[in-house]
Amino acid sequence: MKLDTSIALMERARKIIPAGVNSPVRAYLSVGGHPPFIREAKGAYITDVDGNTYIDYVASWGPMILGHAHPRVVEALNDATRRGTSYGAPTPLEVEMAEEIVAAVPSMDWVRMVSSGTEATMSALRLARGYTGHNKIIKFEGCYHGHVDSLLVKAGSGGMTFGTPDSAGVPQGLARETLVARYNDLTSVEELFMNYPGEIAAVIVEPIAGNMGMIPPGAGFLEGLRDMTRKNGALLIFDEVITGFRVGLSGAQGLYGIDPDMTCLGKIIGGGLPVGAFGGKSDIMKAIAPLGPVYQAGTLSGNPLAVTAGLTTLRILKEEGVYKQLEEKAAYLAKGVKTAFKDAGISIQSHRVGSMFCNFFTDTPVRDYDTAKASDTGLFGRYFTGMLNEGIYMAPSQFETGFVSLAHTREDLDRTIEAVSKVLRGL
Ligand code: HOZ
Repeated sequence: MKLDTSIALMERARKIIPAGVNSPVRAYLSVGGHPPFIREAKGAYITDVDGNTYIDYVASWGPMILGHAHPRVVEALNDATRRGTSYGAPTPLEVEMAEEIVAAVPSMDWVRMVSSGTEATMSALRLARGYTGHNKIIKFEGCYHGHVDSLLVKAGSGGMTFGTPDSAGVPQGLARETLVARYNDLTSVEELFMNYPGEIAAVIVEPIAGNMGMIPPGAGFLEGLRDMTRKNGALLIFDEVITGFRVGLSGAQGLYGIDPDMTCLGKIIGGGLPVGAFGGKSDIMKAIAPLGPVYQAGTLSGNPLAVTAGLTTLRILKEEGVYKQLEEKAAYLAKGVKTAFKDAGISIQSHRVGSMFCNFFTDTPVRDYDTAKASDTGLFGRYFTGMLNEGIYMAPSQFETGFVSLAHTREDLDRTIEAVSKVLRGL
């Protein structure tokens, strides 16, 4: 595969951008090789500056559930752009967006828009602390909630990929307020509540972990968190930045029937533009400025373009049969890929919830950070490179999630399965 233009761009970029990228995992340091620089994307395909076209399972790390440049989203954006790109004032679109979100996600009485998932989790934490009057929060090893100071402790995603789960630059005083439990292990949470009675503001969790690879919650885990937080006067915050509108209209909470106090959203609700949102029970949300004492604000919050793209996306997702289609496509792909690995005699742990998937290169079941870390990342790297050379664009790390979009056709999925078989034969 010719990547000359991408390589030249990377050389230029490295002189002025750290590692040449604006987000660490994009540098391909853990898988080796050169990241293709992208020129354009359409439907299920993404094309680099050298003219190579790939079948895309990164989906911009989740938002592009409809596929890239969906005609209705593009048309809506074109119209919106002509009316101006930012007003810094309330708009009717924001009201419609909030109405769509609260209608789809029953635990959210009220919602506020921000500009990224990181902003959403950061604001939700401050609100939880302001509302409860407690400082400590519990997060889970390997869960990633954006690059918020308090949450870059034992973090997944790039932190896990590069072996820096605890970031430098986070004041120790702040890190001390973050207690870390094991995902899918209620006893580890119970112990923290016992050791810090009356001090814990909230438990924040990805209800389906998506940043240490993809790990579904075990039976009773989310229910246990709900009971324990209620019993101990702490809030339960679901970080549904990845899962919101991905595994169903009401996210993972709808899928598993849990009623969290607060929810963080992002990715899909921006339809590919920068958006986040946090919301929850109205008595909690009333503590946000200007109604209450917890301050939060943003120049581009509720930006008309981002809300337009998100709103159009949500309206398409509400149409009949959309999630059924996603389920069928992802199930077909997962089955084919699993068979290809089995035929090649390579053990993997194949995880899938709806259109989210991950194949861990290990023969032991994966249920938390430690078991995910047992994966053979060297083998994953070789597989990744082989797939890229076959025109399949996947996340360049074992510890991320793959996404199927509505734009993937049966032919795309078959081509992907064939590529898997071919690459595995060469490993
Ligand atoms: N850590 C992000 C996904 N879990 C990656 C975002 C990006 O590189 O765009």
